[in-house]
Amino acid sequence: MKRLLLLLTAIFILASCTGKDNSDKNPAEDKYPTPTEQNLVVGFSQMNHINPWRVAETNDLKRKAEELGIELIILDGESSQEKQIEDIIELVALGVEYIILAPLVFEGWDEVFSTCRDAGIPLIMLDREVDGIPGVDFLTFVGGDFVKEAISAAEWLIEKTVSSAKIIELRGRERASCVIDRERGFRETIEQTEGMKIVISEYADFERIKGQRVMEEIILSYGRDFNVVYAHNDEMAIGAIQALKAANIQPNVDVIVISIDGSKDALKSVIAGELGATVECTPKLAEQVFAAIMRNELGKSVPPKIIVPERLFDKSNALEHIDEAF
Ligand code: GYE
Repeated sequence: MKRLLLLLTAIFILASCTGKDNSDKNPAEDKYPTPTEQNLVVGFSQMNHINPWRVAETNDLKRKAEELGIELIILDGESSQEKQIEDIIELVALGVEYIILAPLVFEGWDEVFSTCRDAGIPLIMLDREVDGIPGVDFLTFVGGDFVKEAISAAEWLIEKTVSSAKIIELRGRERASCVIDRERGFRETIEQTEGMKIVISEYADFERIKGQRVMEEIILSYGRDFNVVYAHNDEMAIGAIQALKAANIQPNVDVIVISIDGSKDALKSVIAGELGATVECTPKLAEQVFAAIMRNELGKSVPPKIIVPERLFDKSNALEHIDEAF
């Protein structure tokens, strides 16, 4: 039923695009149409909405699309690559003019590349990378540099832990590009410092509740012989902090916790003296996404990768940036 409604909505949107009258427009403007004038319809396949980061990303795209007068059709992949592939096929069938894909995992998107290519629909990869060639298999990738984020986290940690560090790593989700990169950048950096080692590494799917449960299990089965938690995102770190406190392990005193994203809750935790630091990975990517679409509409070249700058927040600057956090 939901699908049928969506289809009808899209047919209505598309029908209303075709009857557009541009006769009173200056021809020079027609040569360089803005997306508003074109009444673009853009499809977005979001992998899920299980954490505040995902919700913030979708809302940012909605906000910007609305501002530009672009119709955005959002489909939720329910944490399934198969569902995301079906969603893309559906978006193509609906006749959208661009597709934005926030891909759950790194591999297995060949069918999406060829479907979009055959339909002549430019594809934009959002926030996670895939094993295709940017600029060839898809128009561009927009997001952060995950290796760099992990290096910043590791460097901050090396500075804080003067002696040895026994690290628990809470990884995000299996086969996701940001997880692969956040593992790699972190390991390559700590390996250069003697006395820093990862003692346990577990998946907690980027979720707060799972971060908490996994941390509880680790404390039960492994014990307390660790002094650092490195979480691939803030939500898992916040969950882990709850588990630490419940076990009478004091964050920031007994165990240093560091994570990635820079959410409002994480900055609050830094200010409260619990989370040590968080490396920014912003979900607010709409400006860059729609700027790329705009450039493409104007026939200008679009760089194959659009990497957004990211900062680190700890107690020296968290308060200053809390209002801009998501
Ligand atoms: O860090 C996490 C989200 O893909 C970069 O996914 C993104 C990550 C982000 O669920 O919180």
